Parts: sequence; C-alpha cells; structure tokens
Amino acid sequence: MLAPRDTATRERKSLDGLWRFALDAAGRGRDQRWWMRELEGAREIPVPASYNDVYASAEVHDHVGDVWYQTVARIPERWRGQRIVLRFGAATHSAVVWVGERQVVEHEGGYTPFEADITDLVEPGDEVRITAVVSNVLTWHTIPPGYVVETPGGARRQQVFHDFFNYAGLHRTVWLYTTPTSFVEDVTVTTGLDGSAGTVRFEVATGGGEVEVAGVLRDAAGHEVARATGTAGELAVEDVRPWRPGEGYLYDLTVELRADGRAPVDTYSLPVGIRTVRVDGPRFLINDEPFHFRGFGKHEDAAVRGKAHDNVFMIHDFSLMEWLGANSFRTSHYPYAEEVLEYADRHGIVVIDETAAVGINSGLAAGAFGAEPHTTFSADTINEVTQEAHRRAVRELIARDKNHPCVVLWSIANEPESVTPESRAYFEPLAAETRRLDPTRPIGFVNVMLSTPDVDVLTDLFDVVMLNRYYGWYVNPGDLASAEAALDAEISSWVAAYDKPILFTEYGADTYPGVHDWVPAPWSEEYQAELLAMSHRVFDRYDAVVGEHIWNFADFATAPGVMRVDGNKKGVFTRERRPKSAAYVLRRRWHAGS
Ligand code: BDP
Repeated sequence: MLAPRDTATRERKSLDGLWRFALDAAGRGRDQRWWMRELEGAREIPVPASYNDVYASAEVHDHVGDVWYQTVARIPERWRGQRIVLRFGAATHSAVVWVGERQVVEHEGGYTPFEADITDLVEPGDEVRITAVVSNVLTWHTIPPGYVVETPGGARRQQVFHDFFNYAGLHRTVWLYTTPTSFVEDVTVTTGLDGSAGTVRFEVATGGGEVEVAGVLRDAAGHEVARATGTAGELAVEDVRPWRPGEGYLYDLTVELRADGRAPVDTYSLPVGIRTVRVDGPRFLINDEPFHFRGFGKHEDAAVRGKAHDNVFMIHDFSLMEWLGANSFRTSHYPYAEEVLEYADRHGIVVIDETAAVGINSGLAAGAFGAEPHTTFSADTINEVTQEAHRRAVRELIARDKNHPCVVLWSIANEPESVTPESRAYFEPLAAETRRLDPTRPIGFVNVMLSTPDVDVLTDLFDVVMLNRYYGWYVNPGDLASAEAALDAEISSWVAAYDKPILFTEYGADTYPGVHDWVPAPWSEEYQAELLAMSHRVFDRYDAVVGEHIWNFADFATAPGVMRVDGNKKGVFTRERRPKSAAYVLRRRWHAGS
C-alpha cells in the first residue's frame, strides 16, 4: 500500500487537528447510528493522539469499548474530476468509518493503515462529515489477543497478555488525497548489487484503465540514471551508491503513467535504497558485509500523547540513539508510523519490523499479566480465526513496508508459545506466507526465555534466532555471576544446535532513576549498567551473536501491577528521555565499536 504523497498529479490534505470526540460507555452508538448527525455532548480531541491520557478523567483513561471521532472537512473545488481517497494511518484497534451517512470502510488491526475511495460520496467545493467509531477491545481473535472481563467491582476491564498500556484512538495522520482516475495503485521495488553495478526492479499495479507505464530512476542530485517501460522493469545503475547502515543514500524512482504517449496522467515517486540482505550461516549480511545490530527494542510511547506519532519525539529519539552509537532498533511490538521508517531510510538506520502479534503465550499471560489460566492454542482461545488475523497482520505489514531499505528482517511475533506441536501447526503456514510475500528478506520470530533449543519447535522455520533473555533480572536477580554462567551456557547450546545468526532482541533490568547503591542491587542505576556490561562480555565470546538490542530504549507505560512501578522502568532513558547511568556504558561500547 502506497504512502500518500504530493506529486505533479496528486495532492494530499492532512485532517490532523482537533476533532469531536465522544465516549460510548454504554455501547449504544452503532445502534443509534451516531454517524448520522453531529456527535452529541462531544469534547474536542487532538488527532493524532491516544485518547487515554489527554483528559483528567479516569473514565476515559480506563474506557473499554467504542469511542467516536468526527470532523468536517472541505473538499477543494480543484479536486473535481480526480479520484478522492480517505486514508487513516492507524486506528487502534479497530474502526468503522462513515462519510456523511455512508459507511466507507472498516478495519481491524491497530497499527496499519486503511483507506476508502470516496469520490462518489463527496462534492468538490463542499464540506463533508467524517465519522469514525474506534474500539480498543482485544479478543481471542485479534492481533494482539486479549479478552474483556467484568470485574467483581462491576467494571469492564480489558485483559491483555502484553506488557504495555493499551493506548487507543487515532494514532497517526488522517489524510484526504487525490489521484487521477488512471492511477498508480501499487509499486514493489527490489534491488540488487554486484560490485559497482546496481539493479532496481519494479513492478507496478495500476487502476482505472489502459495506460503505458514507465519507471525513471534519478540519483539524489536529480540526475536521471535509468529508465524502463512496462508494468515490470529492471533498471541498471552503474557506479552505484548503495544504501548502507549509517549512510541512507536514496535514489528516487518515479513511476509515470501515460495514455497515448502524452504528458503523464499520473506520477508517483518513491525513495529507493539499493542494498541486499541475506543470511549466510551465522552471519547477517547487508551488501554482503557482516552487520552487527546495536540498539534497542523501542515503543511508541510518551507522556500525554501515548502512542501517537510525534515528529518531535521521533527526531529526538533518533538523535539520542545516534548519541549512543546505536545503528538499529526493533519496532517492538507492532508496526510503527510510516514516518519513522522513512526517517530510518534517509539516515541509514537498520530496522527489524514486527507485527502486533505479542502475547500468544498462555505461560506469560497467566504468570505476568494475571490472566485466567488457559491453553494458548485451542478452539476457545487462539485458534484458526486468530491465525487468519495474524496472516492479515503479516500481509498488511509487508504491503506497507516492503519498499523500505531500512527494513532488513520481518519479525512475525514476539515471545509466542514455541514448544508445543500446536505452536508449530500455527506458525508453519505463517512463516511460509511471510516468505511467499517477501522472498527478499530474512524472517524471524522473537523467542521467549526458557524456550531453549532442546524444547523449541519453531526455529528451523526461520532464518535468525532472536532471543529475549533476562538473566540477572527475572532469572538470577541480583546474582550477576550466576547470570553470566547461565547466559553463556545458553548461547553455547544455540550455537551447537543451529548454524544461524543469533540476535539478542531483549535483555535488561528495571531501573528506577536516581536509585544508587555501592553494591549494585536490582533497581539501581549501577545494577542496570553492570547487567548490560556482563551481557556484552558474554556476547563478545561468540561470533554467531550478531546483535544486541537492549530492552528498552525508554521507560514506558504499562497496565498497573505489582511488578511495575509507574510503568516498565527498563529504559536506558526515562520516559522524558533523560539518560540513566547505563547510557554512558553503551556510549563507550558502541562508539568504540563503530
Ligand atoms: C518481555 C516482553 C516485553 C516486556 C519485557 C519485560 O517481550 O514486552 O516489556 O519482557 O518484562 O517478555 O520488561
């Protein structure tokens, strides 16, 4: 799915700003058809934002169910004769949208975009009412899964199986955009490198009628490098300047549609980084050079705005990663805003791109999150309906992000159950589907603690081993010597079992900023720094360990619980992005390594 862009033939208009907002505590809005008129008793809400923390209202913060958003937009008169599309960057977790009185689209999955062609429903020059009902409910059949309970105290509560607050709302930009009636519907780009020769292959899907297609590649200075015609073509690039970690060199591919050889009826431009990715034994190769991942599992999370995309935090976070010498991150535990990947493309930051499939694991759900004991995979819990939603989540992630050079690896789940025949049956088709959809990138899933190679049944389906390990925290807390021995022993067992690269996708310790101790004790800043140093010492003993992503970049909000003090405190930065002592350990290590 293409990102909306302004081109010579297209225009986009952001609908961000203040919308009307109404909580639907009783769940009556759909029956009472609230989209038919101005929302009653509505307050104003910023879009994009999570709604949870915007108001001083426990009712809004803890709401479970539908909320309604509404705005009035004017369709520019100059858009007459164009195709007009309404696009939501994200509605968490599901939404139905009406334009005027007509339903135009519904979508499930809180972190991927969806759109509707509304040309026939709007009159250029006039205003139009846009209404969206957004639900934050997670069920056994959604990605991520969850279920709703009635508490003995009479409240509705969303049970989740993951460790971050269930922020909801319109988290990303809402766009109106135009295309001509014959239009570029989709572009798929793959690139190759052979010495100083690069190739860019493109495949174009068009809508709306017979046209000729051409792809024109220009370098960053705007000089034409190559051109090819046809819906699929290959462009040769001599003396190629590859995209590489640390240097996000981008070409521009402009796709032009022409009818009868005249001026283009539609043009769409997209940045292209020419690079290759592959796994060779235990090496992870970008442009055939070994790559070592240094960075973080992150979250889209900030005070008040919750999970809304925010350019200020985006640039600040990238700047802090650069300050530390990080070169990569994982979009734990869901696809991030498209702006984040575009930035990473431009700056040569490497990304592990993850679906929202977190919490497919009854062991963790019942233990850490207080869910009722259950079997992970069963007719009544995670079943083939969930699997279908998961397949859609993979499909939508790849459809959206396939052209980003920064994305080098798909992570299709975080810490799922991975030791039972049922987990194999569930994941085998999903791994195959991921490969079918994108044969050009390695794939993986993130393996949970205790799923060691002797019991794990999934790793052979994937290209890399991604491990979340909490030696020194959930295991051997306060005993770094034992933690070191256990971590070392586990890495040895993976190296013996698989000839694949090993990435540590999580390790770390909760750390309350300002707690200091002369004997490094859990929760102190010294302990976090020592745990990281211990882990790095062990990683450095193994060539197969090609990545270290600390959990987490910054402290983040979670559901309240006895394991959490005002959220998860494993950040190397506080939620306000102040460095803890560990930041200086990383800065020394990562700058020395680059
Ligand atoms: C892992 C999860 C991550 C948690 C982390 C933790 O992947 O989402 O936040 O542990 O406990 O299980 O801090």
